[in-house]
Amino acid sequence: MRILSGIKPTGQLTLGNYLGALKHFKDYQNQGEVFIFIADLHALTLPIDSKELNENSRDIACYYLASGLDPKKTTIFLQSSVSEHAELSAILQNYIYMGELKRMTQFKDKSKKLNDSSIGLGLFAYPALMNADIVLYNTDIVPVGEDQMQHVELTHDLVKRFNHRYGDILVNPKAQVQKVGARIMSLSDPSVKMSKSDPKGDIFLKDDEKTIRKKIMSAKTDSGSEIKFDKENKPGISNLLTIYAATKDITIPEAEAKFQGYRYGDFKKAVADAVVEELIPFQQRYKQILEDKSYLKVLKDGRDKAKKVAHQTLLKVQKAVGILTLDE
Ligand code: AQP
Repeated sequence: MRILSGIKPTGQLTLGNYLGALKHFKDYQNQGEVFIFIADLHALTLPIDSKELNENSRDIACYYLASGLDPKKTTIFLQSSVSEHAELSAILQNYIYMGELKRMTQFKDKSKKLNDSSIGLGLFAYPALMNADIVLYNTDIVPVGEDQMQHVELTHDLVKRFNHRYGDILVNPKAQVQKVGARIMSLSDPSVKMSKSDPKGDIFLKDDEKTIRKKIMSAKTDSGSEIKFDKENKPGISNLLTIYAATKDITIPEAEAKFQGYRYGDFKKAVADAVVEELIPFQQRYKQILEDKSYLKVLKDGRDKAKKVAHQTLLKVQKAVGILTLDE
């Protein structure tokens, strides 16, 4: 079984990225062959400073290793270092329709925040590149947060369409969403997602203990005093319960039971303790990896391993569509 996922270096990673994706990648290592990449080409689809892109990419490599990914078991690589991603995307984009891309909620959300004259073509075509990322590795499982589901569904349609025309060439992937933590919301406005490129009430993986505690203690809560999961009427408390449950690897009902009778202030303190206990050792591992630069060799080895697999798929697709290929 092949498993593939990635994170875009569009900003500093948040607790949402950690609980919805990063924390769980290592669990897949004993279930199959895992490919985890830094989606740097995707990061260019939004305006980004070059120094920031560079540093964010390096940070994600360190975070992958700090999260427990073992480069002997998992292929960790930079998307841009495997040129087959861009090459396959150039072919596959001809089998995805404008109408489909216009329906993508991420495109609608992200383009709303930009001027019409500054929306790059890459933002619109983003799912074409993401489809290429997935099918290049004959991926069976794509672990994602809720907001990426629609893009994986588009990959299904593309694979069906392509295989219908050319035979059994591409593998149809399945999205896998975390049971708890698939959508962590902003602490200051729990009606919006915690997001790295548009930070609002975010906890960043780089925040120090004092900042984490301060942010959680001042998180927006709801009227009433009960600690109860009710997204509609108690979005703030529900979000904090989700953060606690996802951090501690327990279910929401288990978290609710634990905090029965707690006051908001004591509950928030327990959530802050849990997040601090999880993030501080993680930050120490990150710092060590950043200093010893071990991530550089990991990325080079990962590139070589990923390229071998990706090239085979690209060749298969090129032949299927009729491109005159010069090597076997
Ligand atoms: N708030 C969130 N809660 C749970 N999971 C989340 N993810 C993102 N935000 C949350 C998951 O993290 C993975 C990496 O995401 P990505 O970098 O590919 O882009 P994204 O989904 O668009 O995440 P962001 O932080 O909102 O980035 P920007 O601001 O650049 O768009 C994915 O599995 C995602 O679902």
